[in-house]
Amino acid sequence: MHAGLKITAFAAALAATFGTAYGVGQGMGPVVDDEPPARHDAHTGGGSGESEHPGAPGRSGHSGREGHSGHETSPAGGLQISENGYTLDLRTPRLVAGRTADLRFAIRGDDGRAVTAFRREHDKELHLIVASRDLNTYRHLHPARAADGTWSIPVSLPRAGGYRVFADFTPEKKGAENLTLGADLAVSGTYAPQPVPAPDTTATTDGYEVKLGGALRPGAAHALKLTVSRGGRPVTDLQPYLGAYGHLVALRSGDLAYLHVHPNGEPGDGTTAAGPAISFTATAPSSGTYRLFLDFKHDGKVHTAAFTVSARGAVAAPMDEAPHASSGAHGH
Ligand SMILES: [Cu+2]
Repeated sequence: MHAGLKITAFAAALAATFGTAYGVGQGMGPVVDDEPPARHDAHTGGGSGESEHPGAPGRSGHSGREGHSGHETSPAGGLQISENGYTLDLRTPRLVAGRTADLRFAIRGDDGRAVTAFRREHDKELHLIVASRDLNTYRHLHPARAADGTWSIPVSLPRAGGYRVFADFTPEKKGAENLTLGADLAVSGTYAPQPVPAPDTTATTDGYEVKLGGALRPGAAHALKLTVSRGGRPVTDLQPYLGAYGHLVALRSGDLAYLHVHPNGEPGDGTTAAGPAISFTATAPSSGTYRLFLDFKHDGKVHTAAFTVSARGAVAAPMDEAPHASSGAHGH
């Protein structure tokens, strides 16, 4: 059946591309592809034993693919409800628009039992994203886990329609990989389908203005810079939120493929400023329209700015390495 083949090919592409969403990118703006890129040295020696480079993996310059095969990539990107023996069991697959209700779920292993041991990543055992299919509504939540492995959190979704729930977690088990499992959620009410918001490089949220610089390109790592201001003044005292000054999630319009992008640099590393700019490196798995959601914390509150971006280019183009990714510092 075709689906299996497609998912495999897609997973391979994701494994090859999402792995580059790290590193330190000083370069901003559309980056020239033929600029000699730095190697991710920390990822070419030791670590993962796999090698997808039949040629010369250690050579500097272009390699055909970013062969980052570390455990931290999550190839499925939320497109599957079950992967690597783990299943997202969404106990509340239906909600009513505008009404607060507990969203409950469990992560089940192969034996059907709810998983109760998770590795903390970005300060949490599990990150829950809820997004409407039209990408107009987004929530980044941190539910509470009961001792029996049931997770729950009150949620209120403003509009009826189809939603996707993503659980981003790593089981506390030797060799377990970070996974993002996705499940459908139906929200009843009067359904008025909305278009995905038009592409824009400026977003406003709670009185903040966030500007998006850089580019999202299919199959190539590019820097994204988000700059936060309020009342025309740059915000230079962003607060660490889950171990970073910003968290960026990208969802692909059409199927809600999930990219968790990590910031370049961490609070307290001596080089990362507390704003106004937050820098990320990201790779789009394909051309298409993506919605980016940035969470940042200021004055004790978490704010979310959203952007629609268009990633264009040849999908099958050779994948260039992240420019300036000289430090192997990895966000995970
Ligand atoms: Cu989170």
